Amino acid sequence: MPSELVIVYHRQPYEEVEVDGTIEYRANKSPNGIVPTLKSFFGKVENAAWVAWKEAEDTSNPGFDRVINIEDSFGKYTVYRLPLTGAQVKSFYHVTSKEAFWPILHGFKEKYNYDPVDWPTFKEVNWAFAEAAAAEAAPGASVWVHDYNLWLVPGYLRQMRPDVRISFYHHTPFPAADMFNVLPWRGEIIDSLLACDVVGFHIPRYASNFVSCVRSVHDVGNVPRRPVEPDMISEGSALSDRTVPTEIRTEERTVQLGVTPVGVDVDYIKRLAESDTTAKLAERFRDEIGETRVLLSVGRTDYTKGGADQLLAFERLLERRPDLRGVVRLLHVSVPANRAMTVYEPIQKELEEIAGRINGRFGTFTFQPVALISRAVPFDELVAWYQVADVAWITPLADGMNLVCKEYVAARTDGDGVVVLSEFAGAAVEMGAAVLANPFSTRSMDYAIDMALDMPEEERRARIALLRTSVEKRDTQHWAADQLALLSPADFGSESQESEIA
Ligand code: GDG
Repeated sequence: MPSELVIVYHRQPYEEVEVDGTIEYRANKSPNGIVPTLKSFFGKVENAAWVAWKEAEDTSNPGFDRVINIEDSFGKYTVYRLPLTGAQVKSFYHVTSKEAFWPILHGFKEKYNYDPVDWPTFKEVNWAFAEAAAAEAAPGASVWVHDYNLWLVPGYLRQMRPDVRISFYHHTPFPAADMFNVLPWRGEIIDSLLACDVVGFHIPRYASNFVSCVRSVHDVGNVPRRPVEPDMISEGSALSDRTVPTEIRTEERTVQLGVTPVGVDVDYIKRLAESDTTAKLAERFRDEIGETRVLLSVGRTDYTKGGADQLLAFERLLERRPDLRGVVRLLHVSVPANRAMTVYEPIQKELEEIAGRINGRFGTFTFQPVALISRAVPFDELVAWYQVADVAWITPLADGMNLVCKEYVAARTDGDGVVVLSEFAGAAVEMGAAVLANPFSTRSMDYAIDMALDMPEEERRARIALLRTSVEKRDTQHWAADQLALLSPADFGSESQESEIA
């Protein structure tokens, strides 16, 4: 059945597990919070579809049904599995997206790798995604495309289906023109994005940067701006802006710029945090660690996440403050998103080397200051650790948003805990009550972790209360209401619909 909402995201919205010869579809275990967030939209419309790729040896005869119907706790929806060969996936995702686009999006020109990019394959895969979305979309449907690996989908889809409303959301940062224009395909990418009705970003800075990139390719005249809400400005922090562009007018259409930070499912995390199972787990962890103070860091293994710099900051902490030796531990959860991607191997090695050195220098037979965990921790255990950890230490070098810091805040139903957060995570503009740190400055990193460890309880509680207010305000429901209203104002934007969504 044609769908009025089609979500286009590279990954399938479940994990396929074979049990006694039959395929079962289970909730994703992968360390990426976005899939459940997107699935939460399915409860809000009658007919929804999801387009994702699935590997096949022969794409014309893939050996699986392209279209399946799923019913799970999120609702009923259709999944269109686009067959791609292993070589296509490697080329469009692991190489072009991760080796060329990802470093530029995050401001790492020196890691940009042009040579292996196969642009015709990238275009061919994006075209196939657009065809699949066109096949699933009902007349006038809303099609919501996610992330840079599908940058060319909007332009192709507009050619195939001029009737649909297209929105594109960036989960990463969006860089300014002097960084973005390293990409030789910049004109094609910008033109595809200008075929959208809405282009979405987490924070005002990324929308402004996008405008600078558009302007370097086209004259789009005046771009109107509005003031940024005061609670989206962390005074003096690196990513805060005072005004935000609202739309770009081209000859063909008006492209709205939707700025809404992705949030976390606060109700779900609260329920989990308050459950007996979590309470027992947290109690067990507390018994195990005794009087030790815990710093917790969670993220994917990626150079953008600043894992090595953080471990070095921890090493300096133990050098600088002998009083903390044997007293403070760092639980560093760093999970590779995809072990097939060799580009992340050197980072894993570096983390292991520094963690090993710290444990060698400051550990004893019974006490290891760093626990480096390289496999995914089940989410209920993670929530129990959020409750036990004295400090959430989240210091990426660049991060579109960062959901871990928000999950930590949501899980602290006891109203205690400290967040040390990088100024270069999008979340920093909303979370000014965190201890903000500049991960490019050793002095700032050292100061922030000292401040977090020495913070009096009263101040901790005051800050986390402010953070809870902001995380609760901009949760997934808020994102859903905002994004859906932009995506299809006629269907979702009315007051009655909005209150249903909220
Ligand atoms: C992209 C952008 C943006 C991590 N380790 C484990 C685990 N996780 C979960 C966390 C969290 C998610 O993974 C990571 O979310 P982030 O937001 O930190 O990061 P990215 O994966 O880089 O996502 C990012 C996001 O898109 C949304 O727009 O915020 O900036 O880069 O939910 O909990 N979960 C479990 N075990 C782990 O070991 N269960």
